[in-house]
Amino acid sequence: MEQTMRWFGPNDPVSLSDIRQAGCTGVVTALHHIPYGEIWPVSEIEKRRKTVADAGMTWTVIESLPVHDDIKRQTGNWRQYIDNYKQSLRNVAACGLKVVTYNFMPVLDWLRTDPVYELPDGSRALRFEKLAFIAFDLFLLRRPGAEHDYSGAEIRAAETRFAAMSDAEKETLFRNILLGLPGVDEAFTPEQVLAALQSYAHIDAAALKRHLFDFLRAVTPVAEELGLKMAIHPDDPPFPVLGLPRVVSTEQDALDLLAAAPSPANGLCFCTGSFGARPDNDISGMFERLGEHVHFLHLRNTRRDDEGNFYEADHLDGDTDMPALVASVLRLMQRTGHAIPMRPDHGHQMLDDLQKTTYPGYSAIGRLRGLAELRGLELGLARQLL
Ligand code: DNO
Repeated sequence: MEQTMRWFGPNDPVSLSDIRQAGCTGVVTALHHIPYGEIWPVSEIEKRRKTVADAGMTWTVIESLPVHDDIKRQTGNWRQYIDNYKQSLRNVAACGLKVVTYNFMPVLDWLRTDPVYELPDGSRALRFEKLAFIAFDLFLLRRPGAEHDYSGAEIRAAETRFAAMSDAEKETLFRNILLGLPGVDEAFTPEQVLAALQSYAHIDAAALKRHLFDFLRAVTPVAEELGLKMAIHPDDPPFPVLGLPRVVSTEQDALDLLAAAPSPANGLCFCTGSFGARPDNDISGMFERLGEHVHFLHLRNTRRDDEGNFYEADHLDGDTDMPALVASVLRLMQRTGHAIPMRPDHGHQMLDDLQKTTYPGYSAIGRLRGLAELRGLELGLARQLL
């Protein structure tokens, strides 16, 4: 696997030198300063490419080239935004980039209730707690109609959970859940969030899927001609939240979107942590069946419980059998002769990380631990298998 780490650009507290010292040959990054929907200019792509090259690594994978919500809703300027997207693809290909990660999640990029959940060893992880989430939806956001999404028992349990929270805990919960809303640095108000959710009120999963397929049919031929690989990131978490439709949560979703625009350019970012938060997703089996369409790997593990909660476990621990998965990846790469780019997805805040503020999940030492363990696993398995 080609070992990479994500870098959020010049403002990232984790430096390119840190990433190189972790043993990466590649860096995964994006032009986060360019507003969603606008064309990425060659000059800016080239500048970033050079910054990474000057640090002794290569930028081959983009994460993400964002899809504007107008495209997801097919409202407003969506056709113009698709044209812009195609132009951005031409520009990134002209600069030598190869893989383009994106997602088709409405409004939220990811969602947890707690980004600093303390584990028994003192490190901190991202966690999703179902009752806290329901309490947020019903009593902090007060989303109209939310009560229809939960059972009576869940609502009563969420009431008890909420009643036990201090005001400070309620504020923190509200902020935590909205960390994955991209685009704005200031705090969101409930009204802003409700307005964003409302803009999808008339769009169910079937409509969102149609919009995704329209997008794929428009951009895939361009990507194919340019030799680019598109890699869609699954929904995180992989089930409906806040009344929003979800269309990239299961194996069937993946099969549907691959069939909508069959092409070597139309593929997946196989995020084991996102798919793995759902007990009916058989991660190793999914990779066995979908592996040839995987253009980028996010290796992460989660530990679920019977109440619908999960937290991000150590990379080699948790519900996903990481050795089995890495063994399938190695077998696939041997068959195809191509190294798939991979990054350790997220990591725990540990050691000096605990004193620093980084993007949630993206501290240096926790990811270095994940990468080092995965690298060892790969080398050990390669000796045995190949
Ligand atoms: C979070 C990431 C996501 C991902 C995007 C891809 O840690 O996995 O932000 O980059 O959803 O478009």
